[in-house]
Amino acid sequence: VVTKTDLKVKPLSEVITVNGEASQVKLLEQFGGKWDSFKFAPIRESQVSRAMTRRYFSDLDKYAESDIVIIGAGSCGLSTAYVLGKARPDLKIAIIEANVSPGGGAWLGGQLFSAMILRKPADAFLNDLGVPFEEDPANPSFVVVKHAALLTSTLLSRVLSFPNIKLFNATSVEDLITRPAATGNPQDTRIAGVVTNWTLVTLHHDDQSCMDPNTINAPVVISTTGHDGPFGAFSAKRLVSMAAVEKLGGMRGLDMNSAEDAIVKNTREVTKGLIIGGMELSEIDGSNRMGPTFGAMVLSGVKAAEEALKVFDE
Ligand code: AHZ
Repeated sequence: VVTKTDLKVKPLSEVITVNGEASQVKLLEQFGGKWDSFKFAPIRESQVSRAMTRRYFSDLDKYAESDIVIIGAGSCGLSTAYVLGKARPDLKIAIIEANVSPGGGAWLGGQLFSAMILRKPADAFLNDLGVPFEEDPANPSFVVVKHAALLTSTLLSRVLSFPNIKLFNATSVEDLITRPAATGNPQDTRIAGVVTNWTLVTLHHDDQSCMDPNTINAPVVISTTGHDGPFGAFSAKRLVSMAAVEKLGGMRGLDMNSAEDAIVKNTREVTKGLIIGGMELSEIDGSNRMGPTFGAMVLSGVKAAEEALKVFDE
C-alpha cells in the first residue's frame, strides 16, 4: 500500500513494486517524481464530443448491414464472438448488449463467489484464450479459474480488439426483422436482422409516446440472451409470439450432467437465419439448467460460431 507519507519521502519507483513489468517501470521513469510540472495536452470540449459521436455514428452506418449480429454479451455471446472474430476477420460482426456492462452473469462464478468452474473439456477454450486455471486434484472433471472476472475481462478484451467486431452496449434488441416464407408457413419465416433501441428508451415505452427504433440487417443472427427473466430469452419468446415456434419448452430444474451436454449439442439454427445458444436454448428445448458451471456456455459459443460459419462457407 502506498501512503502519502511514502510518496513524500521516496521516489515512486522505489515505493511501488511492479512485478518486473517493463512498461510500468518505463511509466515510472517518465512520470515518477515530476508531478509538480505535470500537465495534460490542451483540449477543447467540443473536440471530445466530436471524436466520440463521429465514431459512433460511423459505426452505426457501417454495421447497419452486418454479416452476423450477436444478441447478448454474456459468457455464451462473448465466446461466440471470440471464435468468429478469430476465424473470420473478413466478416462484420455486431454485438448488441442491453446492459451498460457487458458480461451477463459471468462476473461471478455463482451466487457471490469468485472462482469459476468449467467442466472438462472446456479447459481447451481457456488454453486457446490464454486464461490460467487450476486443476482440482480432488475433482478431476473440472478446472477452476481463480476469479470469474478474469475469464470475462480477458474474453471481452480479446473480442473488443478484433477490428471487425463492434459492441453496441446499453442497446436492446426490441424485435427481429423477418422475411415471409414462400410456403406462407410462419414456421418457415426467415430472420433477417434485428430491431434495436437504446435500453433507456426500451425501458420507457410504457410511459413515453412512440420512440421508434433502429435496425440492423444481417443474414445470420445469433441469440444468446440467457434464460427467462426481466431481459432474458428474448428471441425464444418472440419466435413464439410470431408463431415461428409453437410453444416454449420452458427451462427445467437444475441437473449439471444433462444440462451442459444438452446445451452444447443442441446449439443450432432454430429458425432460418436465427441460431440460439447458451441458456436461452433451455427455454426453447425444455432442457435443464446447470447452475454455476460455465463449460457449456463457452462451448455452446464455439458451436454457435460453427453453425454461423456454415452459412458463409457454403
Ligand atoms: O443483458 C443480457 C446479458 O448480458 C443480454 N440481453 C438479454 N436480453 C437482451 C436483449 N437485447 C440485448 N433483448 C440482451 N441484450 O444477454 C446477456 C445474457 O447473458 P447471460 O449471462 O444471462 O446468458 P448466457 O446464456 O451467456 O449465460 C448463462 C449463464 C448461466 S445461467 C445458469 C442457471 O441459471 O442455471 N447457469 C449458467 C452457467
